[in-house]
Amino acid sequence: MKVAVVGSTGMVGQVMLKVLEERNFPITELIPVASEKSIGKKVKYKQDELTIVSMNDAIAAQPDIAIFSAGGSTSLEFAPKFAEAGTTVIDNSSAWRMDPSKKLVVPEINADILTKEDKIIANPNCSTIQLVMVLGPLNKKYDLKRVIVSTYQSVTGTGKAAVDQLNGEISGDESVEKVYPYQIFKNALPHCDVFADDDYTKEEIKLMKEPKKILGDDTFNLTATAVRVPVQGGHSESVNIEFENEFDLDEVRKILSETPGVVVMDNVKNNKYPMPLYSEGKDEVFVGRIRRDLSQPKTLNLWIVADNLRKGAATNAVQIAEYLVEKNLV
Ligand code: 11C
Repeated sequence: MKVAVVGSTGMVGQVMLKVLEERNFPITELIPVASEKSIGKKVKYKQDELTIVSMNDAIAAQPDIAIFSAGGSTSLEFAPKFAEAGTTVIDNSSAWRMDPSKKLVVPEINADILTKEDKIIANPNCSTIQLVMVLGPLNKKYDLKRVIVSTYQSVTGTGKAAVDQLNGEISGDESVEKVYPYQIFKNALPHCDVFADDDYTKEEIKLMKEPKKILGDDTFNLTATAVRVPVQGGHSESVNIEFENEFDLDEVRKILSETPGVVVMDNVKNNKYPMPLYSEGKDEVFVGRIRRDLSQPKTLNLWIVADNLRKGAATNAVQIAEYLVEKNLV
């Protein structure tokens, strides 16, 4: 496969290159693409130093697959141009996710909806991916009624400048650029992405809409509060799930532990529960603190953690590409 990675110098783009290499994705030619200022610079892929090319040069090269992680407006402008050239685009931005003509895919949950005709495929938001990896199998068995999710999101979700802000604040460097409206070190901001007209943030809106599309089910209710915390290794989520049907806790653990890509880490007697410190650099979604909500029947509490740059972004996109290759859809 000839593969273009658009946004190859960004945090997700860099992890994308690493994940493609680690998973030994069948690449005959890798074409790194980035913004004007990076054209001509080099990125590392396997043993090679590859030269970053412009968007137009990459389109002209007619790659089989282009994995985009370059922001919504770049995707809106260039994904259709790649698609017209015959390339299948896997887009990591929010540009196409809720477009009814585009598929929104988490491979373990709904890759079977993909066809050869899908030329722009949307990769969901990071906090959505780890959530649906757990909601999907439980919905099948017990039927979701209502979900309440509160997130604790890593600064890596904002990008490199946010990591620099946190590290600058830790080291007392006053000169560091502030990408958040407040200090993030020793703080928690109930504010991920920008506020929309209804007083929810865009991150919360993504969390409330995307899972229904991925699960192909809009019969349940979902509400979200997204919080940025001074953490780097991954996003955490406290999730309260009310089902239509009664569940058994051991069966819940069994269902989740048999779900590909999910690891149950739930032994509170030995202080075993998922944490960003352990999820960093890993592709799996970790779930723990699985317990009944004692305040009402048919309701479960649990805690989900995943590396937002991996399963929340790069790994999920590469898994989509793997599925396309495996099923001969590209
Ligand atoms: C965050 N979820 O942590 C975001 C980052 O829509 O793909 C990814 C934004 C997106 O702030």
